[in-house]
Amino acid sequence: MDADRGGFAVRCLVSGVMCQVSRAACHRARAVLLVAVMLGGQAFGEEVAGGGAPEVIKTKSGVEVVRLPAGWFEMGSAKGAAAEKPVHKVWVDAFLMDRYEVTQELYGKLVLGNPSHFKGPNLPMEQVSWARAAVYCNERSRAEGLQACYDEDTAECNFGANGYRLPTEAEWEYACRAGTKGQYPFEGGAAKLHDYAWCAANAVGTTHPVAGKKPNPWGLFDMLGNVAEWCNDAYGEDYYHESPARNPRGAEFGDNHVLRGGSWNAEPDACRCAYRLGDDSGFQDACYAKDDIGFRCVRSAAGTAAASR
Ligand SMILES: [Ca+2]
Repeated sequence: MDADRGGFAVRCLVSGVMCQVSRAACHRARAVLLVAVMLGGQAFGEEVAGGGAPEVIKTKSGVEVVRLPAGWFEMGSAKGAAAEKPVHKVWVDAFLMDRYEVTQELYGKLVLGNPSHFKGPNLPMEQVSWARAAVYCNERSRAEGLQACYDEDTAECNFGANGYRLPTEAEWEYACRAGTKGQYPFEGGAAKLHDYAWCAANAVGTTHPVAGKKPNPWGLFDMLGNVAEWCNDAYGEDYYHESPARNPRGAEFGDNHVLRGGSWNAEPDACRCAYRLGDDSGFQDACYAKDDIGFRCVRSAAGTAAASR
């Protein structure tokens, strides 16, 4: 472990706030990734989502993950911003997703240094850049004897590896919706958001311990609110116009990565299933992300039935 390790040729200088990385390397990684997408796209059968709460599994490192079935869903919102349109059908393969945002306690077991503004073992990590989040994914993979997904020189994600990575944007929205089709994954709309999320109206200006609110129908906590969550995808405002139907993996190029779910300081509109935005990935400008940005991990469910129990 390395206290200053932000990963991917990220170099934190003395002040701990400036980083550098090769933009060309990032773009090369994206080009390689595109080839991987073209060669990939295999499905694990035409499983249909639904049929009760998915199975919760505790991993070797003691993290609760939820096994989400493969399935089709309608991604985006006809009522949202232009970047959320058009609504389009998307297939995602089965995957395992963290039941909670990554906490400071979990992060601290694997990666030295805690950049979070609001400190507490059960609080979600924040001020964590995309690059640092991906390094955590790699460290957790190694701790569980799994293959690291991220090339720490190029930021390329190997989707064929069996370890942890950040969710694709499609996986994140699929998990957030949990089989629902509305603006929020519960009855009552924005008026009921306070039951499920820490947002500007109830968070009192800070993050809160994970799982303090009700889970979504698939047993995932804090998908909306608390900290906004990094996705693996580069952010493309027009990406939905070109997104493939099966396992989309984001824009080919982009200096920002996708954030989802809204946060403790977000208005209800930013805490919708389909709301999307991009923010600086932390490669070039700053080691620390904002104090409302965190993450959770996923891994492919292929071949995990016996190994994860
Ligand atoms: Ca969240």
